[in-house]
Amino acid sequence: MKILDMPCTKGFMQIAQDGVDKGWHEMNGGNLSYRLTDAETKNVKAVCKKPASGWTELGESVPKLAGAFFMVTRTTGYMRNVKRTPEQAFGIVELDPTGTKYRIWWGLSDGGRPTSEFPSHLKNHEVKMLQDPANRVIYHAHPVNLIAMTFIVPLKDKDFSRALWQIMTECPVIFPKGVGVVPWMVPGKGEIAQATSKLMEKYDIVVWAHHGLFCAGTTFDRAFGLMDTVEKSAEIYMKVAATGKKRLSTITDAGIRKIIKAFGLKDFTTKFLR
Ligand code: 2HA
Ligand code: ZN
Repeated sequence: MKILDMPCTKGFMQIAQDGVDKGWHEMNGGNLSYRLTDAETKNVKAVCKKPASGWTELGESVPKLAGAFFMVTRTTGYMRNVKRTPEQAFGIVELDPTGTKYRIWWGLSDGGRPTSEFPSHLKNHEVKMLQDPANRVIYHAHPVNLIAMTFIVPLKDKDFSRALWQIMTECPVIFPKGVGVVPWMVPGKGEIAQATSKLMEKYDIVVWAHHGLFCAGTTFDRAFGLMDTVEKSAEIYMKVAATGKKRLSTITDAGIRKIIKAFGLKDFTTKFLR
């Protein structure tokens, strides 16, 4: 099957476009990666026949992902071009047997390289795959209201999770474990990749203060859905805050406890409630 006809390629292009349509991807903002299944990898090898580049250092070590194939957006590339000019805007890469190098099989044409956040993505993939091999998608975007919230809510997992849960009844159901928060840091490899992947051990959603959001999912739908839900809650939060009026009511901790019971939310982080 041609690379562009593979369902995973179509899903990859669609989530990028959907994020653009939401206004989450100004300039080259945001990035996306997907870990291919064995069958998809086999198809890529059969279609491409040989790698399109030599090995390049990742600048990060992800030994558990040795040999895995990833679809990943291009550094300095625009998400809005993922669907328009796929072969330039993203690519398929293979990790070497030590998990410290990659080589390109398809795409990233004209000398392209994977996103500058690839080390963060890979560290997250490593954590998520070990938790559940069905986890395949890491999605990073710059949703405006979520970023706005990071200026007025304490940058603590507890405060942020509770603030989001209190806004919309579906939130405790959709992300019962809550969200992790990384304080402001320089993006790229190293410290921020480490901090994010540490939080991904506990959460599927990690906030980067004054920057954006990372979501992990088994499918493109799930990763997008988490991004969309958190951003919607953040939008309502900011709209209410912008009125300057005191809230007359909110979803209470007692109310959230009722939701936990009604929906049987076994993995809910009750210690974040008061
Ligand atoms: O890829 O979003 O965090 C551009 C970014 C960096
Ligand atoms: Zn970013």
